[in-house]
Amino acid sequence: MNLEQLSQAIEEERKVCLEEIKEVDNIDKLNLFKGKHIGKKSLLTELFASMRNVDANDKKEYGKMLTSFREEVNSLFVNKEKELADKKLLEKINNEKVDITLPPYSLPLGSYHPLTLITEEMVSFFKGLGFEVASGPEVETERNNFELVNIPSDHPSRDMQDSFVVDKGIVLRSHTSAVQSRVMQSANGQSPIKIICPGKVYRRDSDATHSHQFEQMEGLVISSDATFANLLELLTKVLRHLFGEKREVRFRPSYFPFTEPSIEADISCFECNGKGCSLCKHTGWIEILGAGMVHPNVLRLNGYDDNKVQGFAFGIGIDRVAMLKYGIDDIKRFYLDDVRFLRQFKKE
Ligand code: FA5
Repeated sequence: MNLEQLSQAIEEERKVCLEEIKEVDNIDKLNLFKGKHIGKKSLLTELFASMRNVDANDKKEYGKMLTSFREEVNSLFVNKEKELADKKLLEKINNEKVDITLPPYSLPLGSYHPLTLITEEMVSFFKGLGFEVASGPEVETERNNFELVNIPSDHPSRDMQDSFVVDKGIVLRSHTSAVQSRVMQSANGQSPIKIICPGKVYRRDSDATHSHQFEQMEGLVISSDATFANLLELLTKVLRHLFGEKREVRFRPSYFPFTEPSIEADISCFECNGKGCSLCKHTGWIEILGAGMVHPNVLRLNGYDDNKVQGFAFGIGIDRVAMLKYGIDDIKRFYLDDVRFLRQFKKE
């Protein structure tokens, strides 16, 4: 084939291509078009193959004409491909039109957990009295949980039957009193200290008022003049704030290794109104907190001179407060994740 014949062949093929591409309206037809006009069995491929028989002087021009035609056909293909993709996108957008007249979804809202509500109420009460909120880890060293708060190694709470032992010297903290030593250690012998610490604690306990996981709020005040009278006044205030004037409160002497003297406070049972029932173990009272004057050993162990400063501490059972306040008959209800129970509690 000479150059003129080639030019004619190209012109005819161009006409065919231009006609056929007009008819292409989907990707399958486009692929057929590509195979037919640029593929292995296309006229173009045949013409490229015939180049070996072309006169040496014409070879360059022959090649140029074919290459430029191949680019032409290729751009017919590429433009059509884009046109089809745009068309598809437009169709998709049109089908996805938002119907603004549809009624809105109503998303179900959760509610605060009763223990969160009580914790928030207590935190806000104590903040109002100038307390700061401290925190500590739930996986704690035996040193912080026991030794630095003067709990001797033969104390029953150090027994594996009572605490969850994680590793040698590591426990799930059995009370928030572990935070007392952390706070005192980081204060480096400075006073005053006036903190509360709400948080989860763990013990091997289980009945209607005892759970293996529960929450406490620790309080610690260290200063030159914090007295037992201040402690009683503060605890009376917080219990009146939480339970109102009607419910009876009693303080009785108790024992904790980290306080001396020590007391516990009970609230009259909401179930039997103090008459005695299975919930209060027929005593008429439910124990709610432990407290006392910080033991001099605890002050010394944590870097304080017990001749210069003194203090008081308390640990309130948050679950018990919630049980008494909301009249809950079994502590496990707080931990069963039953939404029928949980959604009854609303933030006031
Ligand atoms: C203590 O844990 C002391 N650390 C409290 C304390 C702090 C005393 C500072 C003095 C100074 P006790 O074991 O009594 O004390 O627990 C305190 C409160 O936690 C109890 O009054 C009770 O309300 C609650 N409590 C104790 N064990 C459980 C349990 N298993 N489930 C739910 N609440 C509990």
